[in-house]
Amino acid sequence: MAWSDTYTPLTLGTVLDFAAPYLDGEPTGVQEIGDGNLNVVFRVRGSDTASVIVKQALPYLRVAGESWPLTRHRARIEGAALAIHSKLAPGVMPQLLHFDEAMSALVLEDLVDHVTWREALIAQQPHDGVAEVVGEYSAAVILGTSDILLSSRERKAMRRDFVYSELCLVTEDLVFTAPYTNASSNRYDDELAELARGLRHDRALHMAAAQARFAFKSRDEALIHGDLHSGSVMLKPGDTRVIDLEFAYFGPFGFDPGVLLANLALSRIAHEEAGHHTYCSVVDASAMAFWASLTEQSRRLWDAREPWLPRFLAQLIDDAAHFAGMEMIRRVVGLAHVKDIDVLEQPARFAAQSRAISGGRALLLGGATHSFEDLWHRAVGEDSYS
Ligand code: SR1
Ligand code: MG
Repeated sequence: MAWSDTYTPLTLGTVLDFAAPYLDGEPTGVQEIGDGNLNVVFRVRGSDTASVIVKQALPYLRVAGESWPLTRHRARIEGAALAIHSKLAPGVMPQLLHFDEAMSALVLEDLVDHVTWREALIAQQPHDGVAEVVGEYSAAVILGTSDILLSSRERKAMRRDFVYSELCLVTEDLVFTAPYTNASSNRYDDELAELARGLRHDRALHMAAAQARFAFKSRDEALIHGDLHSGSVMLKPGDTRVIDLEFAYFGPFGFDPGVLLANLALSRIAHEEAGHHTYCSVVDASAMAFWASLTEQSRRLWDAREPWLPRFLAQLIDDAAHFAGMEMIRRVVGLAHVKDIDVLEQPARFAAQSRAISGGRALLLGGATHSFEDLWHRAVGEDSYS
């Protein structure tokens, strides 16, 4: 039975009652832990060490405030995508304990001992095995929700549940459009103003951005995560999870891999500019391991009756390169930045930001990308990869 038939934003006071049925024993404490851009997130504790996460969609974009209204459909999308991705990549997603449609709220397993991959990267921690799990996950959901592995009937039925455009519009705007215009949502340091202005007058880049945006909008190839950056991955030793599926939609195969590699490239650039040269090779190895795992798992899962696996893989790296380029640029001039670079002091911060732009340009304008090495060289700069 629904907790409430009408939507009310949960508070530190009311969320205890809301979460109580999913806890062992009575709720004993709560804290708001979300620092994300979209939703409100609570940790509610029960007896002993047991706790759950309550994630509620707000009717506006949290990071922008009530002036940017959004529907709450993203909670339903997240629940539905979580169910599908959990089957395709068992053990990788947090467990969904409950979805309350009226309240637009999910009750989720609490990954209390985990940190985000982004935090681990910033702290120069080892993260053995994480890239491999994320690569396998990405291959499993790309192929498992596509016409390669689903029958036409199954896939079309699945597609019907994801006819939803709102967060795609946010991505179209924030990733593919705003950084190339004088949009009020853009945010950048004064030091970067000249380079940011340059993006508005770069006709070749506008052409590439328009084509990438068109691919994002029109190629409904698979039910992708839609926001697979390093903050959407959580880890503790021996356990890697993928979270935050509210951006899930039917989009191009290369979008998730491109976003993930862009975020690893931004981490790599930030560490290089901070002088953390030993850790750079850890990030290089993770990026390579992600791609190797993604392609190996794709080969394992591929339907042998389809004779075009080499063509699929060639297209995948080229598409990933374009999406990675868009993601790198928007993360230094657009609304949502990455902490990896924002924690740097000047002049390292400016150096990293300008390299993000030049890396993005190289990915978008350097002609076809034929291999992972080609992508990574362009993203992080020719001289820094060995
Ligand atoms: C307004 S939301 C800003 C960004 O946060 C999300 O994680 C997506 O990356 C989105 O573009
Ligand atoms: Mg997210």
